[in-house]
Amino acid sequence: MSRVRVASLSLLFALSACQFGTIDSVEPGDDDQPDDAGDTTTGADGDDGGQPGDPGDPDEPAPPPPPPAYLLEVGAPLEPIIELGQSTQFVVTLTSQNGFDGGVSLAVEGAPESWLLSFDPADQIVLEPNDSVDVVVSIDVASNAEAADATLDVTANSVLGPQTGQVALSVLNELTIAIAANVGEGQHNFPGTTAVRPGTAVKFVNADSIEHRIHSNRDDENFPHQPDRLAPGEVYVVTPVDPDNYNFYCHEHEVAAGVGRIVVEALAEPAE
Ligand SMILES: [Cu+2]
Repeated sequence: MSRVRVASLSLLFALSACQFGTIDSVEPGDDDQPDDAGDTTTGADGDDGGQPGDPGDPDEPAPPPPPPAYLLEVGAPLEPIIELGQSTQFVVTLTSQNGFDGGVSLAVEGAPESWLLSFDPADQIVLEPNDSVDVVVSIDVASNAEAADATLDVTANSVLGPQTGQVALSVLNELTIAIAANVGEGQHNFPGTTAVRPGTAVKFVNADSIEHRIHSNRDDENFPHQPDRLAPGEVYVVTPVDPDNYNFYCHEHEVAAGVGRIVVEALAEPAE
């Protein structure tokens, strides 16, 4: 009997200790507890113990989520320096942050009006939450457009306001007409008609492995008949300025190999 009674008392004591332990554990942040080491430490730091996420401050409001935003990144041009009659492009990346969604419109300013700009897929896009969209901006420069060193200002606009970036681009005041590799005595494939502004340097490049020679029908000081043969790899540069047409062909392989024409005429500016 006495053994049973001792065992019962032990069990009762164990249950009581367990209950006290449970009561202690539900109040870990009780400031009245003298053995609350964490509270003593924060007090020494001069902190009021109200740090976000502190389990001792259940009434502390959660910090507000970061506000929606979007980013604009402007990539480097595929070709930062081009000639007249060529094209280049750069990529604009729009990125939603913190759940932003909505329309974003793109604008590129600072290019001469004679340069043709286009946007793929479009200059107006819709950003989905936390998504990213690449817009390819293509710049096509006609042979008789304006040559310039330009710094283009790229602006994105949404309900959150503008984001800006820049890209630098040069269009040289020159244009290349190539005699292609392996042309030989066959068709030279000169462009039919090429319009240039007065003073643009027209470069005839011999990319073939045999000699050619540029014949000029006008033979004036700005576009003379080529006095010597054009060796493989060499360049013959003329600068037509007269508004009349210049016809040319290969003196060595004659008219049958193809005739080209240069018209001196600036590209008309787009109407306002
Ligand atoms: Cu030739």
